[in-house]
Amino acid sequence: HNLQLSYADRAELPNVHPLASKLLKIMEEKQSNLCVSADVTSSEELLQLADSLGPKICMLKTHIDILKDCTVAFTQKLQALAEKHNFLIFEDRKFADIGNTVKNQYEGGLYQISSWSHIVNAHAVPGPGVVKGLSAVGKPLGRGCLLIAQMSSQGSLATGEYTNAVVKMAEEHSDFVLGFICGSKITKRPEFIHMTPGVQMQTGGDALGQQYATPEEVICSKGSDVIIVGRGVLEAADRLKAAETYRKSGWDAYEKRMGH
Ligand code: 5FU
Repeated sequence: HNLQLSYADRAELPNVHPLASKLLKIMEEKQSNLCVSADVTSSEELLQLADSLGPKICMLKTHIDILKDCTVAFTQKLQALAEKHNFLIFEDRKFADIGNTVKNQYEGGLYQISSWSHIVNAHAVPGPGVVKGLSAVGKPLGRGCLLIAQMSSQGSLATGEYTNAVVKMAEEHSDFVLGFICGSKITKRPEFIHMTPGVQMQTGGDALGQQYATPEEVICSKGSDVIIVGRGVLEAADRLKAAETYRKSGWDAYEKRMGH
């Protein structure tokens, strides 16, 4: 039964993507399935967050284009913090164009995302060319990609047959695609990582369509692997304490799912 395979077991699977394996090992070692979404607008604040919350997280998610002061020095410092605290960097860029364009967007421009982000994501709506374009840049660098199979927002069109088609696309490009953004477990293949945004301790949402589930629901009931938490941590009076609360809650839910 795949639900019973531990993160550590899955890291050793013969067909697992090297970065997925690395992530699963980090999760086991740090007892963390928490990805903090560092949605702040100052690079200094982002670095401070990464340094203080680093020990609690398996991954840090960025939106590089909301920073008002991004520099090459910043991305270098962020990479150094990822090394120091042993977490992966995930730029939530949501590429969604033809292969040739996303190739340029991934490698070049102001942000040169491929040079510092271990993982990026993409919408499958353009068809497999989007993955092929990203892979042409990312694969030689040992990078990986998540496909957006579902979204947490109200009224999302990524459902049903669309979600199934995304899973199929991932399976056909598993040398570069290592998992999904999704609300629940959508494939039985244990090599793939399921990552879920829209997580807070209280269910509900925001004024712009975001919808929240709890760590327990996401990991234990829905069978996802990683919780992505933004404002649940960022808006807390004590961010480190909040991150530890989410880490523990996500890990306890995993242990419960494993029957421990
Ligand atoms: F793909 C998705 C999605 O379906 N929902 C999301 O919320 C991505 N996100 C991101 O996760 C979103 O862009 C934010 O960066 C983050 C959620 O932030 P919150 O503050 O926890 O709501």
